[in-house]
Amino acid sequence: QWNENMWDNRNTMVHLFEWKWNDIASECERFLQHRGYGGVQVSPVSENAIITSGTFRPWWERYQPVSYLIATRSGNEAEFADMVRRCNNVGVRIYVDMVINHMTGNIGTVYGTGGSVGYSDTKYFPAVPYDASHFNPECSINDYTNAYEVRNCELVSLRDLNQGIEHVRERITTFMNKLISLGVAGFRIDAAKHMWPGDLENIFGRLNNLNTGHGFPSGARPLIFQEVIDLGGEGISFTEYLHLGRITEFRYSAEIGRVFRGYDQLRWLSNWGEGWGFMASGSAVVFVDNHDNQRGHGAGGDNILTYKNPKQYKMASAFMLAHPYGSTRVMSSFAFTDTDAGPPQDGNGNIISPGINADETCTNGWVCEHRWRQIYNMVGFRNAVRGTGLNDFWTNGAQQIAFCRGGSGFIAFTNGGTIAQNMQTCLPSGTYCDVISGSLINGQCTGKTVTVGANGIGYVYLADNEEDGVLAIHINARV
Ligand code: ARE
Ligand code: CA
Repeated sequence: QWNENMWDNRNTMVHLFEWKWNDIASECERFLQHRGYGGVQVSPVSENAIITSGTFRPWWERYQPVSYLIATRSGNEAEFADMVRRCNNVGVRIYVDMVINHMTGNIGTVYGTGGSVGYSDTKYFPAVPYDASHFNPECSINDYTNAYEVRNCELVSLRDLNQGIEHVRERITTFMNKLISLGVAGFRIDAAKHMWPGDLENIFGRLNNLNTGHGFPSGARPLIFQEVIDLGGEGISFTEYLHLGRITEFRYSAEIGRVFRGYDQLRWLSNWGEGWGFMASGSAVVFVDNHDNQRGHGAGGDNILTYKNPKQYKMASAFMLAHPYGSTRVMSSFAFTDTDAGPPQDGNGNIISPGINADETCTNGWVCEHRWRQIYNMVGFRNAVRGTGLNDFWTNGAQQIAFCRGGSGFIAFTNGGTIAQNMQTCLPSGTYCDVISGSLINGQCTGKTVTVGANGIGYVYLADNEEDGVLAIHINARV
């Protein structure tokens, strides 16, 4: 349940937030496989409440299930199944965001994206079916130091399922096993902190092995990564969930933002990872931002870096992808100012597909960070250095650092001042293409190059005012 189940030469997932299944299938084939992405986290697949009061069709309506039919604005069951098949065929795995802590908010009679109806006031969701007996008694979560309240009361008035009841466990596991049969490789568990570890253990224990018909080895377990926000000081600790699978490490997101915003010196990154108090690397899913904290929901506050701070965001992303700690997830957003606003959509609420520019970036309101050169080339870097440790950490004692990944990769950062000196790159002699300022295309480097001598030393130039404060070279980008 800790293994990402990716192809051997890949190790990063991208969250294609609110993308349609047909578009993700195309993206796997036309882009993700070629850039070395190993998987996609998709938005919730279960039928959700259509919300039109307040902001029309907010993104968060997908976190209010009405049934376990595969029917959302992203597409129907046939489209979902086709996406999983097509992505698996090109070595890109699919991870589903599972909303199993609750159903909809207390918002009266609700109509779902698959045509089902739900009665949230009486907690009757006939399309599952759930009735009032399957929910916890009504109370609100106010006190996060009270573990019982966090797990048995309603999170922002969302009708709270009782996962201790056999019928609830059976409905959830039947749904998850259906997704496994369709070829998914694992699950993000939404609001895991709001469920009892013992109940989750029962549910995860009933999941089938992955579908060998989709290329998974026999006996492979689904990846589980649980959304447990633990910045410390609350009644629930991430340690209660370690035996169940991976966990989203929110301290990582908060700290990496703080550092690259300049509130801390890069030199302190020398012991990044467990040395900073994070959970063990093999337990962590890490990210610079997620769909919540990029817009002020969830945890991390103002320190979180997003696409709105592109230089620092690319630097933090490059650091995350260059560093061996954790299982990495790249965020891919749609542009927003209103923090409730849903994805690009027409007047009827249909999601508008991203268009693709000649330079591979996206149009139609989609940011597509995963298509930024500095980010996808670092996904390639991470694949190239797979299996190596971190060595030869260098710092100027302030805002400049560099390090090697075995003999396979070298990266330098400046968050203040120009780097212009010989450095140990740990690479075999040769000329390497800096995959930040350019790309290696048909044997030609479109950006800066670094020439490395027989002793591994190369001259590194990275100016204070460059577009990106990073320089990265690796064994697969030799000119
Ligand atoms: C919406 C409206 C609410 C309304 C509700 C029901 O905004 O006003 O009451 O509907 O009608 C998302 C949105 C919510 C949205 C919800 C349902 O963020 O705004 O509510 O969808 O549509 C806590 C949880 C954590 C959760 C974050 C957001 O612990 O699990 O809050 N994150 C996940 C998802 C979200 C999603 C949900 C859960 C619900 O990633 O996208 O909500 O499915 C401290 C604590 C954290 C706490 C945090 C914020 O840091 O440590 O545990 O996170 O504060 O409260
Ligand atoms: Ca709960």
